[in-house]
Amino acid sequence: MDGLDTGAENTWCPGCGNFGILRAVKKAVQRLEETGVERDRLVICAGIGCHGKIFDYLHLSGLYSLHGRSVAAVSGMKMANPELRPIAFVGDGDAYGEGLAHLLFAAKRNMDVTVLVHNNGVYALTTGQFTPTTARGARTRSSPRGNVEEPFHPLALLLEAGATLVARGYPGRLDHLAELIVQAVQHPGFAMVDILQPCVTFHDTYKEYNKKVEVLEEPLDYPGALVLARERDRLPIGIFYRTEKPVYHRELHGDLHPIRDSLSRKQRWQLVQKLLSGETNE
Ligand SMILES: Cc1ncc(C[n+]2csc(CCOP(=O)(O)OP(=O)(O)O)c2C)c(N)n1
Ligand code: SF4
Ligand SMILES: [Mg+2]
Repeated sequence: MDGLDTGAENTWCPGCGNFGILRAVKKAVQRLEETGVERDRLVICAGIGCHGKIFDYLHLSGLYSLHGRSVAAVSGMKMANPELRPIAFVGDGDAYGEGLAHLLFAAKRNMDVTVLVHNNGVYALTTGQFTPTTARGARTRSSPRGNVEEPFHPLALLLEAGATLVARGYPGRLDHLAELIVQAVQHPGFAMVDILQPCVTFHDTYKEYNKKVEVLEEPLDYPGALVLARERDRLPIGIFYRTEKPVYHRELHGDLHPIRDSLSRKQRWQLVQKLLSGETNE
C-alpha cells in the first residue's frame, strides 16, 4: 500500500493504457519523495475525459478542472503558491483542441508546471471522435469516411511555443515513463510529456507502439529535437529537449509568495483608504 490509492471504483476499460500511466505516476511520486519532495507539495489537476478519471484514483490534493482548462488551473496554483509542484493530467482533445491556447501560453511563459498528456488520438469519453492528433485518413465516429485533416506534431508545437522540457513516454515502458515524470516534475520550468496512450476501445495502438517505440538515450539540441518531433515513421520516447530559462512567477513577482504574504481584509482596507486620501509614503 503506497497511500496513493483512493478506493474509488475504477471504470477504465480493461487493458486501457491509462492503467499504465496511473502506475507510472504512483512510482514517480514515490521516487520524488525519496529525493526529498514532500507529497503535500504535489498538487494535481485533470481535464474532462477518460484521462481525467486519474484524479479519482490518486490520493493527492488538487482540483478537477473543466475540459481544456487544467493547464490554466495549475498555472494559477503555481502563481498563488510557488512552493507547490502542480501536475496537470490532460487529454489530447483536452489540451491540443479545446485548451490549446492555455497550453501554448503556459509554455511561452515558461510556467513552472508539469503537463502529462494522455494522447490516445481520440475524444474517448465521448465515444471516439477525431482529435488534433488523429492520423489523416483515420475512420472515427466523426470522420466515417476518413479524417481529412493533417494531425499536429505535438512535441514540435510545444518546442516552438517555448517549452523548456519536452518529452514523449509510453506506458508499455513503465519504468521509463515513471522516470520521465520524475524528471518533468523536478524540472524548473514548463515540462510536458506527451504519453502514447492506447485506447483499446476506440484506437488500439498497442501493436503499432510495441513495434515502433525506441528509447532516445540523450536529449537533442533544439534544431535536432524539432526535426525528430516532426517524424511520423519513428516513435522515439525520452526527453527530446531540455533547457533552463527564467520561470514566469519569478520574472513577474520575484520572491513574492502571494499566499504567505497576503494582507488581511483590514490591512487591505487601510491601504485603500490611504490611497483614496492621497496620502503617500514619500
Ligand atoms: C467545455 C466542454 N466541451 C466539451 C465537453 C464534452 N467532452 C467531455 S469529455 C470530452 C472528450 C475528451 O477527450 P480527450 O481530452 O482526448 O480525453 P480522453 O477521453 O480521450 O481521455 C468532451 C469533448 C465538455 N465536457 N466540456
Ligand atoms: S474508452 Fe479508451 S481511453 Fe477510455 S477507458 Fe476505454 S480504453 Fe481507456
Ligand atoms: Mg483523447
